Amino acid sequence: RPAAHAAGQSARDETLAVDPRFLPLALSILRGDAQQAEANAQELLGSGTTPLDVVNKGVIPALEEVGKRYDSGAFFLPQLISSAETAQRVCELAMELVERSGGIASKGRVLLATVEGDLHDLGKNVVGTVLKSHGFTVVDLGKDVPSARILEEAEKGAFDFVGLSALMTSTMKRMAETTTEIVRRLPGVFVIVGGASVSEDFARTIGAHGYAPDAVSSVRLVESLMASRKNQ
Ligand code: B12
Repeated sequence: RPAAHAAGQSARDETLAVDPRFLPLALSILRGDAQQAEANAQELLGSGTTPLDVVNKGVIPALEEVGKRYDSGAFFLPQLISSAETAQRVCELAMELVERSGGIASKGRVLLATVEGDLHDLGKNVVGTVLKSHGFTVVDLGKDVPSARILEEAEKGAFDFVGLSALMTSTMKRMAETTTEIVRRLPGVFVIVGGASVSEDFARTIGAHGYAPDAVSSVRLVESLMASRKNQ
């Protein structure tokens, strides 16, 4: 690897706005090095760092940086995919620890799905793992999920939220149909939506209760919707 490239990259890495204790983990996620990221996470967890801190201070800043680098053209698709998968692995590891220690009381139940016709699931998976790490129970139906299946699961699962993801203009219509049906049939359930093609305006137009542009704001969104329900 040319020295100039290595130097440029590491100079850039050092400017990452991450608590120094979490820097090795964040850098492993940026590099998509799952093995190293797991080792870094194990070390942090082993020395008493809470799983939530591992996610908030290590995983989330790294993912934000991945997003920036992808948008600016510094990262390409394979890097985006391996970083997202590495982040997911670290979140799973953190969750295993939470579960082994008896779990924490669930803050709410979320059903997630990417709508029918849409195979993009990286972003939804990130949202799911970040919500889980913040104490929500998450059931993920996967990608390309027909509306009928989402409704059926939502009806029987006593969920507080249904989170729908769509990345393509062609699948936004599905998202609208599914949202309308859930709102009509399950009045106690909040529908939240997201994905690259979705906007706050679109969410409002289709009657969803909320929209979040990324995983961090989806935590704020579900927490504020839960609070609004309690205040009623
Ligand atoms: C990765 C990718 C793929 C991968 C998907 C891998 C996977 N397992 O997900 C592969 C290569 C398979 C793929 C295939 C295709 N893709 Co593609 N893909 C992308 C790409 C480059 C990045 C998406 C991504 O993962 N981003 C990273 C994640 C972390 O971000 P995110 O998804 O936006 O999620 C965040 C937020 O949106 C939000 N969020 C997401 N979901 C939810 C849900 C809720 C409830 C909430 C609250 C928040 C939330 O939080 C997430 C985390 O912060 C985008 C371009 C782009 N800039 O979006 C194109 C893009 C989405 N793809 C596109 C297209 C056209 C296709 C194909 C049709 C290509 C083809 N000709 O084969 C196929 C379609 C297959 C199908 N039927 O779905 C177009 C869609 C255009 C459009 N407007 O309709 C895009 C925009 C590229 C482009 N500019 O043309 N793609």
